[in-house]
Amino acid sequence: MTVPLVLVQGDITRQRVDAVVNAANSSLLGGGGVDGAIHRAGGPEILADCRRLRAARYGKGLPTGRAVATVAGRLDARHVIHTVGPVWSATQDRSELLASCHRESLRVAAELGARTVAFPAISTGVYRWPLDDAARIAVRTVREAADPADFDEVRFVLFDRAAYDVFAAELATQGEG
Ligand code: AR6
Repeated sequence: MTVPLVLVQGDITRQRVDAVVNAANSSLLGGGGVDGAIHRAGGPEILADCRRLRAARYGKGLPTGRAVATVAGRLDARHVIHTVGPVWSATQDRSELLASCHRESLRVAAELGARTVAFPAISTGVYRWPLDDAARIAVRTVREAADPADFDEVRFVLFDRAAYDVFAAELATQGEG
């Protein structure tokens, strides 16, 4: 048995799930894209929690490939899991770091008892990772790492139709459910 993987085209800040994954940066202090949208929609409690985490544990920043949870403020979720994706490089293979973002986010979610988790397409915006390659890594890693004893659903929330279609093709290639 595997955890159901669900694709949604839309805004990740509008999802009702136990945990929403944020494509953050190592400062944990917010940014554009998904990060900006999550802080805007979730309100200042999330940033306050990020600042606490920085002060307590991540003064030098959250390393790429790692994940950490905060409250979810006004989002319809219990937790935000902040992970730092790798910046795309044409000369260096950073795939393992992108896989690690997905694995670590799921590990943190499982620790929190979050049974439904929504992921954005990490690293495919500001960090410029090619969408088809990011989809391949994301789908494969989640399929391998999500234990059905821990999760009821893992959802990929793709902002536009093009990204949705790429993830759908990848899911069809790798096999669903
Ligand atoms: N819901 C779902 N997907 C979204 C949303 C949304 N509301 N907004 C954008 N996307 P990005 P990254 C898609 O740039 O590449 C930030 O400044 C977007 O179309 O958010 O990991 C951070 O602070 C793209 O496909 O994340 C970091 O500095 C995908 O989400 C940096 O950007 C990811 O785009 C992280 O860059």
